Amino acid sequence: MPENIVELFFSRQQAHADKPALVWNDEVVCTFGELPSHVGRYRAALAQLGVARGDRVMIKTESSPAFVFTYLAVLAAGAIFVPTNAAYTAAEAALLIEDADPVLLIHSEKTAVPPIGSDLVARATLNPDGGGSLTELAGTLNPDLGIEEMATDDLAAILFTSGTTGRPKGAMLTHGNLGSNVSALHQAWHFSSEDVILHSLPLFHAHGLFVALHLGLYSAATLRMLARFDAAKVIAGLSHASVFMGVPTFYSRLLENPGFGRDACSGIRLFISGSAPLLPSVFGAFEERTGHRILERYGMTETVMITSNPYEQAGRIAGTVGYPLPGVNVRIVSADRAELPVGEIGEIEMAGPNLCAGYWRRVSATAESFYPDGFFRTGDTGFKDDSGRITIAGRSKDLIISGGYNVYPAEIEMLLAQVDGVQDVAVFGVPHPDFGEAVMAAVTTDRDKFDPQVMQTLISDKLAKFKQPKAVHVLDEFPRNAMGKILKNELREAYRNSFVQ
Ligand code: MLC
Ligand code: AMP
Repeated sequence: MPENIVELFFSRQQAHADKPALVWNDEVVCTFGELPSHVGRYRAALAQLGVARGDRVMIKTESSPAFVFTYLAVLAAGAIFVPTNAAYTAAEAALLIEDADPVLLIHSEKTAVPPIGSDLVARATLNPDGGGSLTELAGTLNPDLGIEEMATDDLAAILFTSGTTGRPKGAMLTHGNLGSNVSALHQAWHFSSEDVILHSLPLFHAHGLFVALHLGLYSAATLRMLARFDAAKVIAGLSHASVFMGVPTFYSRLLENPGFGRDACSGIRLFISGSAPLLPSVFGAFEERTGHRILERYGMTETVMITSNPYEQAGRIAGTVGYPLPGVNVRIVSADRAELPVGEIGEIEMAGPNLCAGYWRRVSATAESFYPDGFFRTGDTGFKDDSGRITIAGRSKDLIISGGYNVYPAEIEMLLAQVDGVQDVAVFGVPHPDFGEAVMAAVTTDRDKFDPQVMQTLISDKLAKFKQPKAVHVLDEFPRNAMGKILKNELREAYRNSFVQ
């Protein structure tokens, strides 16, 4: 089996040369037979721009077919793909650039990037319509695929995640991690070249990149791609697809459309949800409206996919995340890492060929979460039933998941603490009908010095929209425990009905 995942994809696509590979705006962009030459042009462009094996290439742009070609070209070159959210501010991007140390930053003309001259990184543009300097250069060059030979443990991508200390860490994913995981998902979810995947997830996160895109490329299944999730476009697209996947917000937004029901889903064999908890009420309403039980799975950036509900509809149970994928080991442990009996809640640990190689240039953060025995602490808590089925109970890490995007309170707390007159700050999540959780902040202040407008400007300048608190409450004092620690649970309780009844 080829170790470079691009070669693996292309070898599996060979028997399907005439089949559409990518469909964009209802038009076929290329067949599987044509895909390698598109990738080869971008590969040649990257070589001209000085990208070599082992180099990091950072991308900050929205989804497009050219994004897919660029991704595959980076991996073909043996370089390391570093995707970032296009919504990040220039300040957020600057931190990631400093950390990833890329040789090239590919960005859209509209996205925020640090000013030129603030770093030594070469730049190329790639816009959401596929245009920009990278595509222009690629168009002048002959395809040169030159797929580098890679070993299983060579790096393919670095994805930034888990800023529990206020600063994101780069999860180092290898060609072996990605190949083993897509193969396990292909088997578990019965994918074939007959499938058509309706893809509306952002390509800069694990869900859109390593689950949705990879399954299409690995299975030689057509990818019908949308620039972003739009309920009306998804409903129209479902009639041309066999599989749809998304975060829970996608499903609750589909249900908001009164006309959405069995007719729209008649060609679909599988709906998959993940990245955040799928409420049993949404699972139930979706089944009632469409006849489909959504298959919920559980994963992380560091591990790609870990568990999945069974493929058989009757085996999919609301509120559970199913069983470990083939080759993956999951255990529930106590604080001293002893394995707990059935039914007892503890921290979820996992091991397997999908576990990433650690955090980029973070030796001590890696040592804290990656144990010498091969297990990784997920920071999620849960329990197993007597059949081994896993239910997630909560999180031991301080994390808010809003519309499938992770928001780390520590990062926002550090920022708000810089505002003149802020004495103390706490950021926490509260239930939200659309995003699952919403970001909320509370501060205590020295009223003589504090200016809410200054705080608002800092928030807008420094934080991507999805991280910005939906409200900031100014309190006289915080609820605290005997040690003086702010009791976030009490704050969550106090504000839990801010967006829901
Ligand atoms: C947008 N906004 C959000 C938000 N997305 N606020 C909180 N949380 C979010 N997720 C802001 C917008 O900036 C806007 O602000 C307002 O909320 C309403 O915007 P919208 O137009 O309704 O948002 P939209 O652009 O439609 O985006 C919503 C969404 C998007 C759900 C489509 O967030 C999305 O694609 N989420 C998917 C995330 C994902 O792929 N996660 C996978 C991570 S991988 P204003 O002020 O302008 O009104 C992972 C591993 C695993 O977790 O297991 O899969
Ligand atoms: P990320 O760091 O973006 O990869 O997010 C990973 C986290 O998302 C996990 O550690 C979980 O907390 C959460 N997550 C992913 N899938 C699910 C799910 N099906 N149910 C509940 N939480 C999930």
